[in-house]
Amino acid sequence: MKKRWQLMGIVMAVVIMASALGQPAFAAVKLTGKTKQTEYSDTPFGKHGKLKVEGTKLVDKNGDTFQLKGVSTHGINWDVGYPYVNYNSISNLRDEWGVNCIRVAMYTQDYNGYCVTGANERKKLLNTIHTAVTSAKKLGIYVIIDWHILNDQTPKKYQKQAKAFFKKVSQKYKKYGNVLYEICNEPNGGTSWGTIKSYAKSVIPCIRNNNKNAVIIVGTPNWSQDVDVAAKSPLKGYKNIMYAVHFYAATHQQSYRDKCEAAFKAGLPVICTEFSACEASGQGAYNFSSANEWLKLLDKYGAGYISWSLSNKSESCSLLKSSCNKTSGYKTSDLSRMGKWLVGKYRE
Ligand code: IDC
Repeated sequence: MKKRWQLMGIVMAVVIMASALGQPAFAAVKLTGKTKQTEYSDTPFGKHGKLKVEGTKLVDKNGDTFQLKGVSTHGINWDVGYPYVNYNSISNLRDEWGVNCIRVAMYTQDYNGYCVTGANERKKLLNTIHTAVTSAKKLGIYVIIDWHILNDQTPKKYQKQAKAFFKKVSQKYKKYGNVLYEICNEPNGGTSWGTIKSYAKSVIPCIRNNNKNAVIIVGTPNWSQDVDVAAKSPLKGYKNIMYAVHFYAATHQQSYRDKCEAAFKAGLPVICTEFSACEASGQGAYNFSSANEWLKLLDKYGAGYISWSLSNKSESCSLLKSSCNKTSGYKTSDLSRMGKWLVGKYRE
């Protein structure tokens, strides 16, 4: 009897210590990997309809705050990215992960990205986007089309291509109320907010000519961290514009959260379209207590967040284990530590 109490004491102590350290206790998340049928009116898009921006927040068709909770693909130009873009996979995310949004990340320059590859490859990329958009529509969730600049540093480099691309996709998807557009993932290399604004002013009208109201997300300087800088001089004269903040919790800690909170306080509509609990390299150890602080901050302002990435690539930010070879039907044992933590959070 005494032994049993001692044992219970030890178990309790471990649980308390783990939560104090911000380590996830990995609540009972049991994934079956099966897809479910859901009445359209019970799906996120069925219930909430077209989103718009009000103040710092996204609101649904009834004007109620709506928080996107999503997963980003890895680059759809990579073989660790596009295979996961299929109906059953996206259904798993909706049915069991608590996801109401997917982000389709299409690199522009890195690794045979859209702007540096041939016509056939570009067609494949557009087909993958189409699969994502039509699957998300059928499943009643939201989808972000992400122009994933990275090593190109400034969105100006491929502005011409960006304009043509956003004209094309916004025309193609103008009847899809579940599509959001992210026009430049992470400007970097010293690209100023002024430069990004000038790019945004040239791309936004390409979308607006086809779709007056779709939500458009603009990246911010320094790998989408300087939302405080954007808050001092937001874009004027457009509605339904949001500004991206990205965090990798082991690298970006309190001083970055302070910048983000300053932006909210200044009235900037901020959305976190990319995050992970690891380092900015996508590798290294997790810092779940920092990640928890980030989500707490975003929750406080009703802001959405999207996790990078749905992949089995051998790196910390992958939501699937590198030993998982499935591209749908994910069970709990297929998820990485990051994946388990994320699903625990989304299903809380
Ligand atoms: C990383 C991928 C990695 C790939 C690299 C390409 O995880 O597999 O080799 O890009 O350069 C970002 C970027 C995102 C990065 C991610 C992790 O938006 O493209 O993905 N990250 O480094 N910003 C901060 C971190």
